[in-house]
Amino acid sequence: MPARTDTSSGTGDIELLQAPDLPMTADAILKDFTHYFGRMLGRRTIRTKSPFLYQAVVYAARDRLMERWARTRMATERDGSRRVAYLSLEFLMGRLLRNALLNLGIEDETTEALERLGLALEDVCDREQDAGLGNGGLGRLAACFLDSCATLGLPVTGYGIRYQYGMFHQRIENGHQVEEPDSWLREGFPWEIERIEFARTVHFGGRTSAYTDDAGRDRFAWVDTQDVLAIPFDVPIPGYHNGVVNTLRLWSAAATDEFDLDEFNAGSYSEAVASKNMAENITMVLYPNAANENGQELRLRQQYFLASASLQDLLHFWTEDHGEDFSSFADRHCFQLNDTHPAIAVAELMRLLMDEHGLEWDAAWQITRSTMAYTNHTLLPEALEMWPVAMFRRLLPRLLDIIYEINARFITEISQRWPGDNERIQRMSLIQEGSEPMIRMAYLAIVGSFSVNGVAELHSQLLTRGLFRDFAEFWPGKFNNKTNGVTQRRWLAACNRSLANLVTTAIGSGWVTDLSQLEQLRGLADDAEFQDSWRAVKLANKVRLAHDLESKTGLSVATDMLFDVQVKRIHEYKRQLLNMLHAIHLYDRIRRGDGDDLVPRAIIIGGKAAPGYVMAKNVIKCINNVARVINADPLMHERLRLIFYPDYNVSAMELICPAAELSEQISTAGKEASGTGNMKFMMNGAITIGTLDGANVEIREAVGDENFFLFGLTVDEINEIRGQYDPKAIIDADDDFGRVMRLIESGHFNRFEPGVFDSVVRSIREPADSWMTAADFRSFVDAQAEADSAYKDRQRWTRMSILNCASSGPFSTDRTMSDYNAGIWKLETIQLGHK
Ligand code: 26Q
Repeated sequence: MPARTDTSSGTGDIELLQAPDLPMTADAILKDFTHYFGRMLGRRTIRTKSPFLYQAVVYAARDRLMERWARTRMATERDGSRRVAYLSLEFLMGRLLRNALLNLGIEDETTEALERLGLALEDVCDREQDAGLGNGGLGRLAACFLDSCATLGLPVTGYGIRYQYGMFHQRIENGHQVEEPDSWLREGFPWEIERIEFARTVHFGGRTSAYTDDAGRDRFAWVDTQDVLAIPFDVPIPGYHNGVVNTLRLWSAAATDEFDLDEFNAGSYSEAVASKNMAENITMVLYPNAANENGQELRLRQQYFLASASLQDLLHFWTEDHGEDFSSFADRHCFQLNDTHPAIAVAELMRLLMDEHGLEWDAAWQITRSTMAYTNHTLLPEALEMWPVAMFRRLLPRLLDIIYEINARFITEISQRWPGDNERIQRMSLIQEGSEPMIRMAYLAIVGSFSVNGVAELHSQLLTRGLFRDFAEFWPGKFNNKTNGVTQRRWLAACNRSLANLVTTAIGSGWVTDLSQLEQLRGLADDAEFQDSWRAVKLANKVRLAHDLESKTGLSVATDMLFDVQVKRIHEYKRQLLNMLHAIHLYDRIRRGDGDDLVPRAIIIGGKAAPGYVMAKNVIKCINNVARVINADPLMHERLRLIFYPDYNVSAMELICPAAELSEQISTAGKEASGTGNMKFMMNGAITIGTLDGANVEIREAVGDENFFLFGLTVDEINEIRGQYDPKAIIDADDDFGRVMRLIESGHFNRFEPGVFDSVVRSIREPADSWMTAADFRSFVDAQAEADSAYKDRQRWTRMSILNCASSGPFSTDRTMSDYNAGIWKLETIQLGHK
């Protein structure tokens, strides 16, 4: 292969001469597949279940990404244009193959290549393990963002952690959740490229030491540290049909040579090798979010490890081109913080600029404050991250110094604006005083950022009125909203190809990159023929899900049932319990002979509970117990099913959302920041039954009141009632509710398991129940009855379904990313030289 100096980059680096692009034909794909399967992987026999088939297909696709990836990098590096680093502890990517083929435009060609070998692309895609590097909404949002940024041609790099173990797998044993490790890397992850040449060193421990530099200035150094190596693994993120390939850079921890050597010199070879674990532990496992499990030291190590490695990475590339001149650094960079998890980046950027690059405080602070932007994802005060000052002092002493200094200067600012208002200072201080002083990470993020956004209109409003009120008063211009979305490439085009084809036949394929075009479906909502096709697609998707359910649970589901679905993390505020109470109510009605006109229903509930969240685990157990009784009762057969979907994850949702008819979005108003499952369901033609919470509010506005089943108290009503909330009185006054509670309390669902329902019953009956489940029971049951009667009218239901899909345009992450870009990032789109 000839090589030459690439004159355009001006770096003098020798670059391989670009070969002509690989052909995108079935022939060429088959040839490459054969090469990888036989020569590189050294396999001979084609067996459908083999992981090597899948791997060889990935390598053939990856080759076609490589040239585009290199061109994208060149285009963004060459003109030194502005770029964004999206810092996130989670990227819930799921499977990558189907989307890579779709975005490259070689789905059909790959299908054909595999067919020649007697293989189905579907089966090959199913062999891929989910990259489950996230808990739920926040992590999946980051993944959807990457797809949209690449498609819009926005120079955005994702920075995250390459956890060896992702989100745990859930097994249900006698109704209980059992966690199993997710060793997703065991068979290799063929998408990643290890880039050892960009490894960085991250420090921990040690102490701060002051010194005077050659120029006579007071400086600080962080000394006697324990160091860990951060090794980046890059994953390509292709845009849709546009030649752009962005990067997800995932850091993996490894022991440094010195780390080993210190021990080695002390004469303990074995300890030296063993000590590698300490370092490598940092990226061993994803933390499942447990509201009550804050303060784990390893989690703080992960956060700092990501922040430091990523910022060093960007500063390194900067100094390569600009030396120590940072005057235009802020014009060229923006760091988007995905919640407070990477918020330590505020202090770390200060440290790097001052201690490593010699900037003065004011210059460093100016840069920090004009490059950091923070997205908040929660309204629950108990979920706001805080770290013990003592832990910080031990683990990150130099960063604690800097945080104290930021706080001192910030408090000076507050007291200039509100002289003598000590209460306000206490409220706003980055340090929460008390017997165990804590650092408030959200406040650090707000003070250090130029933009703070919520993730749905209601959420952003509630933030500035509640949690962040003082800050919004101080800096009103900082706060803004960016309503979440989902990528229609994964959540419609790839996961529901039959609906995608129907839509494309009707209105063309423009919706794939401009979801607002779905509006054109409105005109077809009452078209009898279109309605028939629409129903046929939904039915086929229900059949597919029914098969999956049967294989996973052994339960059969009739596909003429209303598929009523709630899948999401199990959390009290999401009120899976309310859904369970409704299931018991329907069961009770059928048993008492009052169910003859009920629409047959399959209630499907899925989701994982954080391993340390006892109440959430109890909820799973209770749902499974109720399900067992309902599903075993011959009277319920063909009329009511309750199914717990085990091990819910991204790939499961790809099967579930195309089949769903009723989407349960039933959180206590004011608790769900946005929700994104609600958007996936809507896009696939499910109708929402929901409270006025998170993005439900905007969904209902978009689709119209008559196409949404609304119930429940509003945020204001909840706040008003809270003091006088009396669940016992509500239960006693409602015959249906009373019967449901008596069924539970009589032990009907736990004959030989005494006590299983106790904590759950207590929480519903508790006047201090934050989630006010009982308060919304009646209106929920009534809204369900409305859904029931709407479903009986086939045409009406189908019309509602089409209109939901037609109105989902605003909930594309393409729109979300354009909003981030217009309001926060101000990026120019990537200009590829050719193609
Ligand atoms: C915190 C401390 C220690 C360990 C883990 C965590 C942790 C991890 C993940 C805390 C929270 C999360 C995830 C939060 C999340 O997914 N929030 C959801 O974000 C979505 C995207 O904005 C919203 O749609 C949801 O409403 C919100 O609940």
